[in-house]
Amino acid sequence: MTSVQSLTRLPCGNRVLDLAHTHVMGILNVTPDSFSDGGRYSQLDAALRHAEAMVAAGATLIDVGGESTRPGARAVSPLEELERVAPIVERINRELDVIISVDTSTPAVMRETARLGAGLINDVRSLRRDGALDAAAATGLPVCLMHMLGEPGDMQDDPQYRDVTKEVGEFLAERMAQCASVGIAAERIILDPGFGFAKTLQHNLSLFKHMEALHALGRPLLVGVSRKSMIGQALNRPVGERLYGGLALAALASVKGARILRVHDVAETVDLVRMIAAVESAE
Ligand code: 7PJ
Repeated sequence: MTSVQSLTRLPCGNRVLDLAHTHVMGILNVTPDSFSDGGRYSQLDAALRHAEAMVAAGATLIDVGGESTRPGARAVSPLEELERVAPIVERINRELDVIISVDTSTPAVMRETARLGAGLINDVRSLRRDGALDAAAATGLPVCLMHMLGEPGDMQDDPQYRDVTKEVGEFLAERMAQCASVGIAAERIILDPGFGFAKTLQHNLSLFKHMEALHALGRPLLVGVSRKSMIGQALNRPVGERLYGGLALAALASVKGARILRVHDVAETVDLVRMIAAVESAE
C-alpha cells in the first residue's frame, strides 16, 4: 500500500472505507417494537431485508439508529436502545458485506455493538454524554462527530450564530481536541456539519454554501440532509416530496468534497455519485 492510499483508507472494524471516493450511507431506523416475539422476528427480518436492498443498491455503509432525535421524541433507556439495535447489527454483520454505522450517543450501545461487528460510531451529540468519550475510545472504531447545540428536544428553540460555519468549525475542533485527550486520534474522526440540528433554514443554507471551509479541519465530511425540513422549507414540500431537493443537495455536497452522504434514497443517490465520478474521471 502506498502512503497516499494509506491516507485515504479508514479502518472500520473488520472492513476498510476508501475515502478516495464518495460513499452512500443508507439510513436504517429501528423503530419501537411493541409486538410479540413473532412480531419482533418479522420486524428484524424486515429491517434486514431493507439493509440488504440498500447494499444491493450500492450503499457501502448502513447507519442503524434506535433512538429518535425528533423533537419531542420519547427518551429511550440504554437497555431499550440496545435491544432495538444489537440484533440487527449482529444480523447485518453476519449476512451482509457492508460497514455498519451505529447512530448512538449511549456508551453501552457503543461498546456492545462494536463487539457485535459495528464499524463506525455516529454520534449526533459528538460524544458529550457521560462516559461516551471513554466508551468510543475503548472500541477502537472511527467516530463521526456532528455539530448540534443543546439537545434534540430544545435545539430548534432559538438557535443563534454570528457566523454559523465558523462556529460549527470551532465546535468540531473542540470535540476533536476532547477526542485526542482520551486517545481517539484525528485519523479516526469523520466530521459532520449537522444539518437540521439547532439551525434555522438560513443557517442550514449558509452552512451548506460554505461547507468547504470545514475542510480546514483536515478530516472527511459526512453530510446528512435526506428528506430534512431544510428541503421542505426551501421548496415548500412535505416529507414525501423531498427527493429531488435532496438529490440536488447530495450533488452539491459531493462536488464540495463530502465523502459520505447519509440518505434514505440509496439507489438514486448512488447513480448521482457514479455520474459525478464518471465526469470527474474524464480527460
Ligand atoms: C443525522 C444523523 C445527520 C449524522 C440523523 C434525520 C435525523 N447523523 N442522524 N448526521 N441525522 N451523522 O435523519 O432526519 O445529519 S437523524
